[in-house]
Amino acid sequence: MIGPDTAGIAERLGEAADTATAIAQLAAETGLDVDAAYGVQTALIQRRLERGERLVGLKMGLTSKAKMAQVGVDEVIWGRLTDTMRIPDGGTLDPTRFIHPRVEPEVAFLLDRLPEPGEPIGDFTDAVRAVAPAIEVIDSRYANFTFSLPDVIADNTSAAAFTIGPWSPVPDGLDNLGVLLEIDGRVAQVGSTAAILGDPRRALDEGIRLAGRHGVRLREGWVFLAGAATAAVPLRPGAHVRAVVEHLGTTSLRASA
Ligand code: OOG
Ligand code: MG
Repeated sequence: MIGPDTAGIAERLGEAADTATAIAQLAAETGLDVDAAYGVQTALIQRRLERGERLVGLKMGLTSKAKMAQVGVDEVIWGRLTDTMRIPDGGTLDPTRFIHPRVEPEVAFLLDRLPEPGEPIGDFTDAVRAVAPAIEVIDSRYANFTFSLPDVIADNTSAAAFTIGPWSPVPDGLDNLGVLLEIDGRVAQVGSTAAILGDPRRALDEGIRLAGRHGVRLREGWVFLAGAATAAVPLRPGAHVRAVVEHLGTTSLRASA
């Protein structure tokens, strides 16, 4: 049997992102399963690397029940981050570059040296140099922000942009810190880091394990987004967005009008 056309599907998704034009879901029609979908994601990232972007990290998706419920997919997924997705803390992004962008509050890790594949992480503070509040901008390339599990994996887990606040040394506990997402000074979402797999540190174990299945190793110096603690909120032109994580501080971005 001939498998799905990995390169062709990656091209369709890449074009959709480049032109900010939604496309129809494609996994069912092309027979894409989860493994093949990660293959498409790899090809999609390759396309970015070929035009000069650099891999700077990894992101987890659907590590909280709030997110799973919002998109109707209940499996933890992972995607890749490149340098052009990073917006300086407090920076401005043009929302018309995206289809239907949403923002969500996250916790970021700055990775230190990680163990060899198969070895346990051991002490979290050996693997992670620093932590920070983060905002992820997600933008599904599928119409109506609706997708199946393989669809969202192929689409690099809706990754679009992110900001990271000031890095802090790893605190003693990360498992029950209050999280706020504010839009224009008003609270839009409230949550806790406990929503992220019970403890965001667990997201790193999952990331190492799941990416490792596809031969991807996390690297020293990479950023790791552990996944949103709350549901995502639409990013409107002109909006000022701030994420606050208790003890870690804040990060913000603005959407140009
Ligand atoms: C998929 C990406 C989910 C998260 O933090 O849970 C994600 C989506 O919601 O479009 O980034
Ligand atoms: Mg996210």
